[in-house]
Amino acid sequence: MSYFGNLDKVKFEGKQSTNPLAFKFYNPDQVVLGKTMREHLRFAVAYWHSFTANGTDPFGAGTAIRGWDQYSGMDLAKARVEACFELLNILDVDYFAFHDRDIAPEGSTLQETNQNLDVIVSLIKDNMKATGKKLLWNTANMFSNPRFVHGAATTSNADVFAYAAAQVKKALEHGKELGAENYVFWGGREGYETLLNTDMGLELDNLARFLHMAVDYAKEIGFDAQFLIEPKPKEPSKHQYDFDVATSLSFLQKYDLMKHFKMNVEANHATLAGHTFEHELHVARINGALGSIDANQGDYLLGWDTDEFPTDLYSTTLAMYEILQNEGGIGRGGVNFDAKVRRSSFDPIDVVYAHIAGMDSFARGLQVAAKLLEDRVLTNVIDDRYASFKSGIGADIVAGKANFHSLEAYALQNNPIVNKSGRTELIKNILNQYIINV
Ligand code: XUL
Ligand code: CO
Repeated sequence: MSYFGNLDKVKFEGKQSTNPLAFKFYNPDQVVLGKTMREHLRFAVAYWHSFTANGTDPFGAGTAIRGWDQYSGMDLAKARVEACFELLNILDVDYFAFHDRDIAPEGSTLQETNQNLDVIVSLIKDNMKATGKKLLWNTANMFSNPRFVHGAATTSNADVFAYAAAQVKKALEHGKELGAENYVFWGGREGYETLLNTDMGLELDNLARFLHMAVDYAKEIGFDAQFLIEPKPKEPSKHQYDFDVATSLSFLQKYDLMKHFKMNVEANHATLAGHTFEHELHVARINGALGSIDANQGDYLLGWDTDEFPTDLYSTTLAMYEILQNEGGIGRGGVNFDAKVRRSSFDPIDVVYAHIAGMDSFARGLQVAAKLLEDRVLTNVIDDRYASFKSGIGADIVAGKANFHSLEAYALQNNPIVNKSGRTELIKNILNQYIINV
């Protein structure tokens, strides 16, 4: 049975190719700055968007036409596993990522739900063994079921907190079983609607307690995945506690969790927080917390999480520029397409085209970012701009040798002060030249 029309593996044909089913820029074996593109990018397919979702939106039913539509229950879950491994093979993508509730239906009790999960996890394990595909990360969906109406780890109901703990316990066990390289915490309902009924202090303390328990349990069972927090400012909660990278870092610092977590930075979440993707990546990177990325893009005209496939070369270039400067690059993380085809792109082949577009956009971004680094384009700009801190009074400030007395004495005799232009427009034009010409 084929779910994507018996397609051959997508191959690299180069930028002159007009074959819609070929890569124009992503050449997995091409070496860039000492590593292959495959190693730099570590692409992953997101199970929820490509196999679980069907194009439903708040105003209308699903539109997607899929080869698994005829099934339901566990048969549907099994068909989706087959479809997942078929797509990974077509795209030559090594990784995938899922929520527990993406892969298996909930039963009427937690026991039944866990049994369903066990069956599908073992099927996934067989497929991983047969194909060599790997799990970038798994996570627990603690936002769809109505029980999480007041949150999961930040709920007002202790019974729900316990249920959430049981759910994550199971997810950690499955992560270990499948050799997941990371484990993600995205707090879809971990936030609040109104302060009028919220004990924010208790909710945040409980979230920290929950995360410490998860760290302890992973250690207990020998699951050594990198733990990742995925910040998002809003949607579905009005205000989510993991608002952006900076907010999440200060939470981790306060509760002594920094050494256990890094960030899974998502492009569209950055937009919703009023930041660029590169801003969020940069904040994570300079704090040693850039772990992985959810690759997608938002629409600047819309205020919600549109999760489009990334095609904006400006953004992918600047994202890869951050990743290349991160120690170890993307490390154990990857470029996970947390992205969905538009509701009007309902054919199975659209899922293939969409991933090709995303992969080519990141591959191109990688090439341009590597060349920018090699030519020291922005490095020189920044070195030059901060040159005043390399010698004289600036070097004293950086070395901790200055104080208000010495700085006042210096300022009193330093007249006039001369500033240099930041050259923003010139730099942006050079960046455009690189994107076009590399
Ligand atoms: C929601 C989102 C999630 C997380 C995993 O906006 O990005 O799919 O990536 O829970
Ligand atoms: Co995401």
